[in-house]
Amino acid sequence: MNLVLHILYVLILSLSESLSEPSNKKFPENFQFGVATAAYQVEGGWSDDGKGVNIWDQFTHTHPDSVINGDTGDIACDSYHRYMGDVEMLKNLGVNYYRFSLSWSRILPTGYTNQINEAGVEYYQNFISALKENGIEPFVTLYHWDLPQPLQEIGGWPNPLLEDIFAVYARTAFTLFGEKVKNWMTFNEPKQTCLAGYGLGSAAPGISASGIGEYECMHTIMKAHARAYHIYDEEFRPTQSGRISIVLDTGWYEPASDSEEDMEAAERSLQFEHGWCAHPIYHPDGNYPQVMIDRIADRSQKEGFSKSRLPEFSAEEIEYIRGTFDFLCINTYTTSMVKWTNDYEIGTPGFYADVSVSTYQDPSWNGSASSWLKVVPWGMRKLLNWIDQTYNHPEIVITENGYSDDGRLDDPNRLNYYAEYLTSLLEAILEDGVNVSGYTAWSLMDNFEWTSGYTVKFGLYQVDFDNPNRTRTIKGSGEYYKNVIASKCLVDTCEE
Ligand code: GBH
Repeated sequence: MNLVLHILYVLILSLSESLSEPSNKKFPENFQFGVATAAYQVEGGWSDDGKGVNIWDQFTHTHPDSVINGDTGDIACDSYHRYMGDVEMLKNLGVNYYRFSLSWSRILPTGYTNQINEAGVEYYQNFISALKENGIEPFVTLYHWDLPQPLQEIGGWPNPLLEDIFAVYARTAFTLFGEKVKNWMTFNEPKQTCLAGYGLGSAAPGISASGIGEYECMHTIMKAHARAYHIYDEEFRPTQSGRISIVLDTGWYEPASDSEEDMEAAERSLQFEHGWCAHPIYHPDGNYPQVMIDRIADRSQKEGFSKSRLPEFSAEEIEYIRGTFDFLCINTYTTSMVKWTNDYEIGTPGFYADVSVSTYQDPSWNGSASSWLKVVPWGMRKLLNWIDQTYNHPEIVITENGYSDDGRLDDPNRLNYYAEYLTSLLEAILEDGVNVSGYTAWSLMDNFEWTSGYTVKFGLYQVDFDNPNRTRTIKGSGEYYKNVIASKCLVDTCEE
């Protein structure tokens, strides 16, 4: 091919890629749209009115080197003082629901019920009432990573005592807020809590106990989730008639080729990355995925441990945890390619050595401000189909999906991300018959992005972090999402 032709060809290819049109089909009439945030990322007021210290307060204050620029959530978006402004933004977007989390230590400063912080309770009561008065359903997460510090002092999630302690907190929340809250989520992304918090030590509470800590952590969380579910089911559902679930995160893992090895490796990745927490709850057989049980037992033995590093559930526990959901919640952002590889050498134990696969992201995929987040809309469609088939056609709510940049107001990349992912979602619903009933954009506004601090922005609204008023301004993507919600359509006019 001569050079001019070649350049033309490349140009047309890249044009046709950027011009891929969003779907002109409509979302089903009863489809629900929302946006999400989490307490530590937006509230601020970290020590106001009797709030206790949690592990993210502690982590950002004592490990400033672990967060970019030493940033903290001390003030964040100041939503603790500005929640009426948040309600106005939600109203303007026209969302059906708002997914946010409760700060456990704002309600119970010690983590236990020996102290109840009335100011914290009132804050959430006022906020929830304001949402309801404006026709916005509260979707409430009990735990989005901010464990009360006193509970970390006794070891945090790897300590089995936390099952009971969480159950008491959950009952307290159902009692206080359950009259108005009809959609509950126990945990947000326990995989992150356990892997980053207790395995790798990269996030709060910063415990490095790779290969042991993450599995013990998850074991407690699975049981704590089930306890909260059963408490709701038995003590509250009869009078409050809401629903309850858990939020799990996973990307899509695409085999690098159609060789049997690569396909096996991709399925193994899904079972470790998602099945670890999904299988015990959503799979009709319950328990951890067999591939995890077998591989971790085998590697543990070779490493010289007296038993598997993966804790075992009793038959009663399997039964108790199985089926503890009313709908399936999934946070998903991106995709990885998976290649089969020889098992990692026996050495330092760890989750990724237990999986032993090689993953990469295609260099041709569009990126974002987050190194891990590449724009791969078809991956979400495949993931939704895999979940549909693996867990027996559940009702699914996408509880997070979104795109990061530097926080600019004119943000066509985010707008395109939403248009493309929502197109894939429509195809999954209309063409594949996957039962997805809701979609949640992460996030309502720019906020504290954990160890990335304020360098990475996911908001539909911009927040001016240099201004003490934390002024919020809607972005281009926010205007687009608002239109999508109003019209249930991704383009100017949809097929009727
Ligand atoms: C969600 O996690 C969280 O629920 C939310 O609080 C957060 O703000 C949002 O995503 C955006 O990140 O840096 O390569 O080690 C999404 C899952 C898992 C994505 C950890 C980033 C770190 C990958 N996250 N992952 S890496």
